[in-house]
Amino acid sequence: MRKMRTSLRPWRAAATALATVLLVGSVAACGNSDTGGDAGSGSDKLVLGFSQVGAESGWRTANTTSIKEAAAEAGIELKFDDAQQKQENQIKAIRNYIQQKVDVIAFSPVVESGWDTVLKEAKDAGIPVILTDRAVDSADKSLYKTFLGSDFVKEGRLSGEWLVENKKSATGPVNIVELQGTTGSAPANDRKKGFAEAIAANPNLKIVASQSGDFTRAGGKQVMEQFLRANPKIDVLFAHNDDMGLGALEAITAAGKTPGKDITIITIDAVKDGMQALADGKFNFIAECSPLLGPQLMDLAKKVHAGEEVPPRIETEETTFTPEQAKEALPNRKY
Ligand code: GZL
Repeated sequence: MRKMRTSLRPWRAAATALATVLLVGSVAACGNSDTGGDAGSGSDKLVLGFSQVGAESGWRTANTTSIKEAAAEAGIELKFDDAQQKQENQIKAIRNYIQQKVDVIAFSPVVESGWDTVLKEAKDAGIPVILTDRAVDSADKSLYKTFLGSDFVKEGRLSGEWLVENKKSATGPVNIVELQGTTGSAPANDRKKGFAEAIAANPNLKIVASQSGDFTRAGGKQVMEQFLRANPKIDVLFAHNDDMGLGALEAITAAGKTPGKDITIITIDAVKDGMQALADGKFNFIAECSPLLGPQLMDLAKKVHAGEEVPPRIETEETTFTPEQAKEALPNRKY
């Protein structure tokens, strides 16, 4: 019986056609990934990977809004990650951006230390890094292109100088309690330093308690409650940001004291809620720290992507506010 032979010719033709399609496709894909500019988006937009500290305060929310709006305005594809104030989440996000071959990485480091390894991975991958808002303590300055943000030591110093002037007629001890920002963060370390250096001018000014409230309202309230229980005479509160000061207001009034009068309150940031408390006389002085870094960040991202030289450090313009100045500024306050 004649053995039925099925011809393999049509099958071979189909296999050849399939292999051709696959080969062409892979060459095209490989060509796209080399441009780097699309990081999976398929367009030739600059792709910026951003790791944000979290959403802990009004300042942070305003900072995130500024970055997202500026990226859209600049035609930059923004990949955004909220680290919920955890360094390990920021390191994970940066590694993801490296794997995705983004064009530029930017981040606000939640704490100063522990970044060298992941920053070296970005450098080895040829991806430039921009620091915004907070700094790192890496000795190797080649690990990032530039720092964009505030001079936190100056913010602390301005706060201390205002207090020295405001309490110069004091004849006895002026007891200060300090609500520090996130432990290990550049703003907490530097604001503490600047403030302490400034108040050394008046030996009556004494910090009797200092503890982190982690930049949050809840943290500020909780720690202020502890301060009030442990210290019968508190004359001044220095809070490293408005949000902790606003949380402390609740504890102070619950203790039957009048904020802004029984306890002089100095904070840093100048977000809207803080400025309202200042205008209402509940706060006495605020040193501004601007969160509106978005437009400058996008400009820097384009420059470093184009291989242009940028300054190693770019500081934001900031001022200070008294209650009267807050009343004038509030109507036009952007954040
Ligand atoms: C300062 C920023 C701080 C703000 C806080 O640049 O890092 O973090 O002062 C925020 O309000 O949480």
